[in-house]
Amino acid sequence: MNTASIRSKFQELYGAEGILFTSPGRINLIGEHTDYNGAFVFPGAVDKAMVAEIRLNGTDRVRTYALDLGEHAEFGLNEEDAPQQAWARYIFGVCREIQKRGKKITGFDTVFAGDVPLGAGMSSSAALESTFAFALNDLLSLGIDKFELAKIGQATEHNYIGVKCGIMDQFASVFGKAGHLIRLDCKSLEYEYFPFDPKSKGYRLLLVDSVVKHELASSAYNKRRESCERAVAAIAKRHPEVKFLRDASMAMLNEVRSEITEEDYKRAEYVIGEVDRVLAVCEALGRGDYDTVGKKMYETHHGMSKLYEVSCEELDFLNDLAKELGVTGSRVMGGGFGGCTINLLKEELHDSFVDEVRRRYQAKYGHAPKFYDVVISDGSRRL
Ligand code: GAF
Repeated sequence: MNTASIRSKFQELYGAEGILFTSPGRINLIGEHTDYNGAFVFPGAVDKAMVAEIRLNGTDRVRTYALDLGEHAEFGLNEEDAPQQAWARYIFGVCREIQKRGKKITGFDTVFAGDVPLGAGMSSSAALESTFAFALNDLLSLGIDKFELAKIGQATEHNYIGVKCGIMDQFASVFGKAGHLIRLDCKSLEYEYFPFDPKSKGYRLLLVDSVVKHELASSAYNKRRESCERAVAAIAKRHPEVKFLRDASMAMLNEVRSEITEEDYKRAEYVIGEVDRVLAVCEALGRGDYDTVGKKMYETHHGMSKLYEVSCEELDFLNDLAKELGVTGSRVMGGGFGGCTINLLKEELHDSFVDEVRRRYQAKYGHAPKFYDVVISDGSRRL
């Protein structure tokens, strides 16, 4: 990202120079809606990120400027000082969550901008949270470890935005490593880096952004989580060792089928299938078996569309098109309800696929999709 415009705005507003920090958005190869079910995810940070210039200002006020929006917000550091603007609440939430952990913070000035597409399922909000959590920890020498930084971002979503998300997005943003995906066990928080270089095997990873974002995505997201929790509660009556859907089997779920709604059953069925798919994909990747990786991605899309019901017409259309045009694997990525599909395809297919998808999507929906070739990159850092 070009940081010159951030630097010059910062100088103009505050007459000084700060330090630049960045945190990336993420992709997730497979393992969707598994994080809050205590299971595995398989994300990687990408070369699209949030960048903030920051300097401590010696007061108890925070002065922020969102360069992409051309908007200011100023707030104090007490609970009643919450700013009005939605974007500023992310920064405020991070400050408050750090304070709740017994750390003392002071006011600061900042200008920030980013190139993580908004509403595309690439975690622009986690990139924003991680940037400020990482920066404050660094500038104020707070001694917070990386896991706790990710949890501060997650708690910001829960307590200041109202999305009961899992840990995947903030974890990937903080822990990202160039050229590697990360298999994270969201129950034990053990993780492992997997080298991922599709180009060396003749493949590309391409995101296709439907450029649609359906209303009420966050309340629908929270409802999915509640369905999973109800299914766990029913299973746990017979199998107390089951704390998350990750601990359950289809046999256990079938035992309680008559005790839960059909909707909750379908949600849980999807998650139990997805838990196995993540492990199968990690194993397949280890032996360079991209065909199996791709097959599992299509299975995930089917589950997210028909059982978890977080896809939408446009994303199903993109998925069908990918299959028709010979893409190895394709599926809706992230929380769903709009945003991107992630596609694993042979290098030689790339250009014709982009042309054909652009033409047919435009013809059907009256607007073109966007395409992002992503590079797996490093996580939160000083620039
Ligand atoms: C969103 C959430 F923020 C993540 O925690 C995760 O649940 C994801 O949706 C679905 O896998 O990005």
